[in-house]
Amino acid sequence: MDFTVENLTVTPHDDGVVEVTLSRPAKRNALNAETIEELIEVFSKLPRLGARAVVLNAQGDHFCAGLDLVEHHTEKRRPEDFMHLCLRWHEAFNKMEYGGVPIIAALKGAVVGGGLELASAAHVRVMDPTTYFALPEGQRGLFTGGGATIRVADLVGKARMIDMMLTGRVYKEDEAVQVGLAQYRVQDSQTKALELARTAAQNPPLSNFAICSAISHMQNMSALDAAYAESVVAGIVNTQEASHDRLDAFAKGTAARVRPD
Ligand code: 1HE
Repeated sequence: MDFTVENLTVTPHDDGVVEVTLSRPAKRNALNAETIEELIEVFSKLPRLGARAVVLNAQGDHFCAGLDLVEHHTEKRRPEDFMHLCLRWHEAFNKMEYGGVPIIAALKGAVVGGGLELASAAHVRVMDPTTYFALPEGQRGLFTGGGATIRVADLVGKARMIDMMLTGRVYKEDEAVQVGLAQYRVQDSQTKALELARTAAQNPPLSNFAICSAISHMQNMSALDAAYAESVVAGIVNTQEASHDRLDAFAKGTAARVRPD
């Protein structure tokens, strides 16, 4: 899993968990065009290199300040330039959401604009006490272009997203969990994200592939087609070799039982 990119740091662990770290802290990890290309490269390669789970984290005090506003301002982009750039953002975030490898985002500080679009392409979001979420696009005279109309609306609902974009409303602390922006709120989001990634990495890769791609695909289908696709996916996953020993242990009474704690 050795490859070098400029604005991300890729750190493989022995257990198959890989840390992908946004590494532009001086710019609050703002997403310039180059970083988007690197996200595409990294999330294209990692599944095929055998990553079992990914922790997406960041250097510095802030997870991500969104679109690189300075680059955007100085490049004087035309509508078609920005449309093509958005397609690259979508490519990167679709690779994450549909890539079949669990991605756990360890959040802190600002998770705003395109930073929230990036976080919402992960499968699980863990926040710490410093984390806050916002969509300041309206105030900047912009609109979301990295999939927020799909993924953030999915997390918080249309009305909350519109409110965030119109008024700059910031969500933090327990309220952020209550509205669905994060699933966990802990003191140390990095440690918790690593723990969750290690837990997920113990599932058979084929099960994780289905969990981290099929559910998203099925949401794009009619109920009838989704039910059909579910039966096909379950047919493959639920008869896999890797589940044999687990089911054998359950049948013999030696497997862990599901308990509330
Ligand atoms: C940046 C960016 C950026 C910081 N693009 N350079 N996103 C926003 O509207 C959020 C804009 N950023 C902020 O509100 C603040 O920077 C933070 C709250 C994230 C952090 O504040 P702070 O006080 O720690 O840092 P700072 O002094 O504001 O910024 C430090 C440096 O990072 C500074 O550069 P320097 O060279 O002057 O030191 C900033 O210019 C730089 N920086 N954020 C470029 N976003 C696909 S469409 C998506 C549309 C959007 O994402 S809109 C939301 C954009």
